[in-house]
Amino acid sequence: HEGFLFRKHELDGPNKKASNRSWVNLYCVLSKGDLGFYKDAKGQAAGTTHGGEPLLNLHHSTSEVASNYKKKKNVFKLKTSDGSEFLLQAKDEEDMRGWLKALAAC
Ligand code: I3P
Repeated sequence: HEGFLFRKHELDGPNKKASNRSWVNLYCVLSKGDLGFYKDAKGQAAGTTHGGEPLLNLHHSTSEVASNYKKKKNVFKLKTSDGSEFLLQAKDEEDMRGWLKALAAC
């Protein structure tokens, strides 16, 4: 599963607010239990992640519609086992459901 999502990093660890909190549009690729964030598909092909970030391991992660977040539509929340939290905005409801399904299956 892959495609562009807007991403906001909320928590950097348990109760630790992320320092860079702005929304960025990133090419997201879910593969083999990892989520990679890239500038675009070229970045993915080259294996160069956004900001040189390591792939996000999704083992024991949870994702759900971010119903408390009212500023944007089609936003879901991804929490990883290390306590990081991301808000991710899909382009529409169908796109969001597709991501939630893919994330739940990994
Ligand atoms: C952040 C940016 C985000 C905003 C965040 C700001 O500032 O405006 O859009 O989140 O607010 O810190 P910057 O771009 O200067 O890093 P929202 O869009 O959710 O309001 P926050 O720190 O209250 O999360």
